[in-house]
Amino acid sequence: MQSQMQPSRQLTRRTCAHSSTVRLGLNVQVCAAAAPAAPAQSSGDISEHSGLKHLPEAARARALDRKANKFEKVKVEKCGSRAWTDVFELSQLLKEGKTKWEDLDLDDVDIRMKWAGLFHRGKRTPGKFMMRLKVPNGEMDAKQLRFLATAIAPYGTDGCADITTRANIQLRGVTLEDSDSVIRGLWAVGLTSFQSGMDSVRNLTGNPIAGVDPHELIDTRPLLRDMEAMLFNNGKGREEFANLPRKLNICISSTRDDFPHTHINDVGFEAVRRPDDGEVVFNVVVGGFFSIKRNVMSIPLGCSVTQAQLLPFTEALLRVFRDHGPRGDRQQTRLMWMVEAIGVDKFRQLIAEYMGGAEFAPPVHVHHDGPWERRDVLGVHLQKQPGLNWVGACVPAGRLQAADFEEFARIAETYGDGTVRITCEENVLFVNVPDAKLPAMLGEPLFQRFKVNPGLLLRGLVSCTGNQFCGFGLAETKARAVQVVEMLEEQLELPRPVRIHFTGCPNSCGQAQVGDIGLMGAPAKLDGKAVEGYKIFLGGKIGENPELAKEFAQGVPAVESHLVPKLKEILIREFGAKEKVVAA
Ligand code: SRM
Ligand code: SF4
Repeated sequence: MQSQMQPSRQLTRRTCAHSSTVRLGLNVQVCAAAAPAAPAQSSGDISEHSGLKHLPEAARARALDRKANKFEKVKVEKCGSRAWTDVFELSQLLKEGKTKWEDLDLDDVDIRMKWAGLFHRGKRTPGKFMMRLKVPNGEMDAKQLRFLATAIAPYGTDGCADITTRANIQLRGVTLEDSDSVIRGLWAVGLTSFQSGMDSVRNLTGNPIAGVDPHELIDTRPLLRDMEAMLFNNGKGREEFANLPRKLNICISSTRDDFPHTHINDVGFEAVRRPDDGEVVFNVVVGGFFSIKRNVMSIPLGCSVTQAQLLPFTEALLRVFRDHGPRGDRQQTRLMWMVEAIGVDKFRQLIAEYMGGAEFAPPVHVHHDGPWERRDVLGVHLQKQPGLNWVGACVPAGRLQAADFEEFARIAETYGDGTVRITCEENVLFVNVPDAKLPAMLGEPLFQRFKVNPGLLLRGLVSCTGNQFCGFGLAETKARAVQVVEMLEEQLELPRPVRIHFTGCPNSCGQAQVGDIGLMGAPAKLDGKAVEGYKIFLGGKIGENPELAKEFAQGVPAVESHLVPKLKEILIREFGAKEKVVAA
């Protein structure tokens, strides 16, 4: 795993040497001596650019309330949507030397830029940004993959990428100076980074094998593509939804596997077949989320929506959340807090009102004969189309380099249909591979590293970014996760796969509560000294009858000599693992 650190370069607040500065929309301070003519803001500009613009009176009052959280104040001052209109200007000014890093406003750089998908990694790699994309349903084509390779290649060892736990891509090493050309490049291939951070809707997730899955009720891709286009104005950003009270996760599940985890999304649409007319509709669940203070599974909203209602319903739900959601304590602003405060019935009624008096059918009761084990999508699998296969390969901890994107594109074009899918487990799938092409494909060197049949631990390994890049990280995750799992596989025989999720802090981006075993970065002590460590969670269940893992141990030092024996003990006692017999 590469280290991408660069020498520290701290930002300061507006320290322009020239006395006269001009304020641009993004709060960039441009030295008047070098600046192009830019009008000073009038009070009219301020209200036009304020995040209050789209809020009704009651929501404005909450945003302006003394108890409103810090981010509400930042939004009141200037809407996050300004980030995506001004990023082009800002990057140009930096390139032309008309403004300097030192003159930038920290709220713009560290907070508002996230609406444009640019996350300043100020604590770990100052001056470098992580760029989070939107990849609805995790589907990408060869052209897009090749662009991603070219986007990070110029950054050398600083440039890498990750597949995320929302089946999405994050690019690393991007500079603000280059961001305009990266954004334009993304648009040119049908991707975007806009509204991927802060108080916006996150990447839309679905069935990673949509369209080729013999067991799907509906292909989630067109639904999610349409939802993406509607919610984010075809990737150009939709101002109206730029000031939600908090982030919102939405997914559509189309099989009993519940691949996108409806139970931990703020809004989950579960495809079900209506027994009376055979139509596929969606039971709606709401309110699942993880946070430092609270982790909770979604609850039924008490209705189903038709395919025709799906988009207007989603749009109305967002408006209801935007207009009525809490804006006080940041730790109590996710959708569940609002649903609990007003009640599920009232929440549903409000959505119906916002849809002009829509009526929703009750949820569809689903009866299944027998249990269903969640499928593992890695390996070679027959598609519903005869003679075609999907091939799932394990990307350890989701980390990619520029050359990997190139290889994905080439392999997808040579053997498949030129597209790939990425998964919430941070892996890659190639689809529509004819039987006859399988042997040659599986002989490709890429699959030596990204194995089609990985070990029983590596295949279920998930990891968040951790403290390599993330300022919240209390522990390193990706490199350690791969190393620890490889050591465990060397030492143990396992009767079945065990899903291990590493997450660097209690925000739980790596979904520790979802794993059979979850590790969460936390303080620990070794020989009386504070060291990096983990809490350990056990018992997460996914698929049809989900459960969240519960805390099992605290303060386990991250150092191999403590972590590996602890995990061995757990795998032996709880998962039936046995020590490998080493031949004498
Ligand atoms: Fe996350 C904040 C990374 C999925 C809960 N998350 C962050 C930030 C942006 C913090 C920051 O500014 O540094 C992390 C960026 C680190 C970096 O450099 O990569 C970050 N989150 C990630 C990713 C990349 C983890 C990964 O390695 O895959 C995932 C990106 C998803 C995407 O493509 O959009 C990611 N984050 C999640 C998930 C999992 C999920 O969605 O299934 C969760 C828990 C589920 C949830 O949100 O309910 C999650 N992230 C958080 C939270 C806690 C939210 C809360 O309500 O308190 C934060 C902190 C916050 O938002 O204030 C956070
Ligand atoms: Fe960063 Fe914590 Fe999320 Fe990991 S869980 S990416 S350390 S915020």
